[in-house]
Amino acid sequence: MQETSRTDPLFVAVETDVISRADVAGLIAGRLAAIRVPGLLPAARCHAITAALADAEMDRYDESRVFPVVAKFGPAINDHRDAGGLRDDYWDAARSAEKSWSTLGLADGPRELCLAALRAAWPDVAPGRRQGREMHVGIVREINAGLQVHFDDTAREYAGRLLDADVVAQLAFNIYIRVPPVGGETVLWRRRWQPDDEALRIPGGYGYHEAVAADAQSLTLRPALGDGLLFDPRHYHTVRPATDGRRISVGCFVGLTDDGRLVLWS
Ligand SMILES: O=C(O)CCC(=O)C(=O)O
Ligand SMILES: [Fe+2]
Repeated sequence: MQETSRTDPLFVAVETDVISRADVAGLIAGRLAAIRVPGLLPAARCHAITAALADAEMDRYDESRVFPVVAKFGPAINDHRDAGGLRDDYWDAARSAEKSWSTLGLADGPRELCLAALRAAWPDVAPGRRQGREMHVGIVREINAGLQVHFDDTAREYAGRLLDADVVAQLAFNIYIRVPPVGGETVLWRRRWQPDDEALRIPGGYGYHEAVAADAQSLTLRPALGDGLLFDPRHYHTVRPATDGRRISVGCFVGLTDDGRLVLWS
C-alpha cells in the first residue's frame, strides 16, 4: 500500500501589508496558522530603537527557568507568576520599565508600537486590566540562543482570570527590530498541549523536549527586519538559535474578549 503524508491546508501563514480584521478572526478561528506583515516597522525605526536600547539596562528572564538565557526590557507575566496568580512585583517592574524607557528619547514606547500595529484591524484595542490596573504592554526580548519548545496559554497558566475581562482566545504578537544573518527562525507546530506531554517536560524549564512535536506538521518562519508576526501560541513553538548576530523583538500577548475587544498584555 502506498503511504501518503497528508498536510493540513489551513496550517499556513498569510502575508499582508496591514493586519486585517478578517485575518485576525481567521487566525482565532483556526483558518490560518500565522499572519506575517513584512516591513511593519520601517528599518530606520527599528535601528533607532535598538540604538537607543544599547544605552538602556536590560535584565534577563529568571535564569533558573529560562535557559538558554533571554535578555529582556520590561516585565514578563511569567516571571512574576506565583501559585497561578501575579505577584505584586510585576507592577513595580512595569513602572520601572516605563520610567527607564522614557529616558531613551524615542517617540513611541513598546506599548504604542503594539497598539498601533493592531488598531487598523481592530479599533477597539487597549491594554488589558487586572484588578482595575492597566497591564504592561510590550516586552523587548533578545532571544539570541533560542527558546525551549513551549506553548503560551494564560487560561492554563493562571488560576481563574488573569485579566478582568473574559479572554476567549489568545494570540502572540512580535515585531522584529533586529534580526541575525543566520538562524533565529520561529517554528510553529500543528500541535497543542496534551496531558501526556508532561513526560517530555524539560526539568526546571518552561518548555518541552522537541520530541513533543515530532511528526506534527510545522511551519518555519524567518523574520526579516521590521516584520510583524501574529500566531496562536497554544500551538507549540520555538525560536531557533541565531548562530551569529542578535535577534531582538518587541511583542505582547493579544486577547479577544467575550465582548469582542482586543486586550494586550506582556
Ligand atoms: O520571538 C518569536 O518569534 C516568538 C517568541 C514567543 O515564544 C512568543 O512570542 O510567544
Ligand atoms: Fe511563546
